[in-house]
Amino acid sequence: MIAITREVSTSLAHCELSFLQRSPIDVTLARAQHRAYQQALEQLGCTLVALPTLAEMPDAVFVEDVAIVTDEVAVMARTGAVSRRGEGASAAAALRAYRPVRTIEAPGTIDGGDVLRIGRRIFIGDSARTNADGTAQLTAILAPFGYTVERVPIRECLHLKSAVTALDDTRVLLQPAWVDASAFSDFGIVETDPSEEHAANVLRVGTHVMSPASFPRTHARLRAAGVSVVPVDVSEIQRAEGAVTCCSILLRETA
Ligand code: CIR
Repeated sequence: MIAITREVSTSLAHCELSFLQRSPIDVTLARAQHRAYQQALEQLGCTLVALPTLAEMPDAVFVEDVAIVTDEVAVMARTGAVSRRGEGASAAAALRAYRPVRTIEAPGTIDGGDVLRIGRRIFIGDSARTNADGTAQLTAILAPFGYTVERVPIRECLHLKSAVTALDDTRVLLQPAWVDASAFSDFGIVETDPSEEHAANVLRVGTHVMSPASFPRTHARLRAAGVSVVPVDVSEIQRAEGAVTCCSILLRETA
């Protein structure tokens, strides 16, 4: 696997926030935590591609949002937050080395954080960041490769992957307060612990899932379900309304 990441911007404290109150962010600590996150990806077998910092773009570390990558194609998003639309160009340049690159055009918007792929099924969050036109464009680009797209309502959270992520090809981790389980009736469901609101965002890497260290109760549920959990401390990223999927784009090296 290739893991595309982007270094933390000095301006991270000026990030977009939708559902969180602003709290002070220690950028030095954020960089150290991000480095540990990158190292964890390497230890799980990923080859790291680190894109350069975009100092003036506070949210650029959340590289997941700017592209949706399958084995066949990379689709550059048009992010829902206008402040983030400059982040994609250098990511597109990097992705061209691995995939043909397509682009979501106006008036479509989509954030990669709203796109959950499990096998050939793609779930797209009906969020403030991703509109019906963006969903339709992505559907049209991916249909020839055999992907089906399902739009999923979410509530009280930023992205679909704030509310649900894949544990493997047959199971998801889901926060029932933010998304109905009905869209995932074909999958086994592990629910997050009720005391850990933000715990549904885990990053599947091979047979492991990376998860923020701050969710021990959900980790216990996952381990009881036989899931191998790799905790990483991402406290400063969490203050910026990010978690673990958002800091990388994972793609198979040879499609
Ligand atoms: C934003 O609001 O766009 C950033 N502060 C956080 C983005 C997190 N992205 C993600 O989880 N995919």
